[in-house]
Amino acid sequence: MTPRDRLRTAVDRARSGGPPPGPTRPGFWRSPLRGPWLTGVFGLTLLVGVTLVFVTGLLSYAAYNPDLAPRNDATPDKGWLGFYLFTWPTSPYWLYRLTQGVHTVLGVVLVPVLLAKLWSVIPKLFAWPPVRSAGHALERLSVLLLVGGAGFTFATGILNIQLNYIFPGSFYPLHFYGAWVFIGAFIVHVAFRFSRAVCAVRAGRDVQPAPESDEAAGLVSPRPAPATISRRGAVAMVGAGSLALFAVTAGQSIGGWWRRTALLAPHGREPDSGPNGFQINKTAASVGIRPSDIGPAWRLTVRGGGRQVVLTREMLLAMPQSESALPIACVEGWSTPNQQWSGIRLTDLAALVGLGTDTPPVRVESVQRGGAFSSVVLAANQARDHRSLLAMRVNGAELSPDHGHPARVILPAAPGVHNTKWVHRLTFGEPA
Ligand SMILES: Nc1nc2c(c(=O)[nH]1)N[C@H]1C(S)=C(S)[C@@H](COP(=O)(O)O)O[C@H]1N2
Ligand SMILES: [Mo]
Repeated sequence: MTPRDRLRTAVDRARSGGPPPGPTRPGFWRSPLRGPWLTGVFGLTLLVGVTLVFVTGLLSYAAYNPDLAPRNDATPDKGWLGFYLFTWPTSPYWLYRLTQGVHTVLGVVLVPVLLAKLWSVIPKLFAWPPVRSAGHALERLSVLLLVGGAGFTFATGILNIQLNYIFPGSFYPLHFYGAWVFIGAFIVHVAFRFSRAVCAVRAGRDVQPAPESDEAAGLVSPRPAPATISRRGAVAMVGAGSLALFAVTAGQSIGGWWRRTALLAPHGREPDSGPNGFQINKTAASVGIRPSDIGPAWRLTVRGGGRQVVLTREMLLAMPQSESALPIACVEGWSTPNQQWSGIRLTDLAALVGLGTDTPPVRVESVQRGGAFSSVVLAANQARDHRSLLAMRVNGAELSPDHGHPARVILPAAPGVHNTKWVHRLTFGEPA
């Protein structure tokens, strides 16, 4: 055929409404596994999984922005999308360790299911004609947002876990708005497909509707190739993939011995031994802390209620020391088991400037120059909790330079970013 003949054939075919050669032809996709049962099983699994990941993700934003302190707000233009923000509690002390561990581990574990679901519906993505009616156009647009939103949200999350903030653009707004696009399209999709998925799964894996029937929904191949694996086998394979991912990532959230199995997680390695032998993301050197910043010339300034007190390290160590057994739980999903911290209660520091037991919110500042984590505002409930410390020691030893020597904040139930290291200023009552 000459190119001109080929063009003519294509034009004729387009006129007669037939699909062009390739993936738009009904017989192109030949797996005998595709059908409403397989799609239904993956779809309902995602319905449960994605809902959990979304809710724990919202909780993570609520924890990061307690009381909406503008200083901490990573997504300032969110408007009414911030409806769920509330004062994050300080109990149980392992709360964020649990919610963020579930968020990140489940996010990774769902990847094989997501890919399998996409594989199972691929013939529909190439449906011909591409648009049949206005309603069909809307439906296809929602699928585009669904697939694009899922890909974007999962990719940004996984890059953040893997690369530790080395990311084009700020992670928080990208992941936040991406997730809303994804979940919006997800809700529309579930509304239209839920009952069909339930019926198909109830009908059982051996019930394959005729390709041209409504129930087949464009999934069943009219020209199936011989099977090389059963439908149940395909589901088991995807499940095994998820289980394998669980085994090589969950260790960084579970901690202890399990950290050794966290091969895929960059923070799975067992850190150095000794009292300061637990996870360090940012070393003192990596954020430009000079030895002179945290040496004998270091002072802590406490402000509030119109007063100011300046203290040396020795003066702080002479104050009553309190103990708290608390973990560090990072937004990236890794966490440490409880460490034994000792230092001065934030309420005791507030008392130094004459503030009573109704301790107000406090702005914490590090000697670190610049960087998103060099300063944070803690909510009143965090400042008031008796387990909240300006820690000077951990596990019986002085804090190491990388863990925030001479003093760092440690709080119950909070995301890791609130536990500011190399603290040199506390300002109580600012901003509300
Ligand atoms: N000054 C300062 N404090 C900081 C950070 C930082 O980069 N600078 N990182 C925070 C984050 S994101 C976490 S999870 C905890 C623990 O971080 P680390 O592993 O670097 O000690 O400390 C927090 N405190
Ligand atoms: Mo973190």
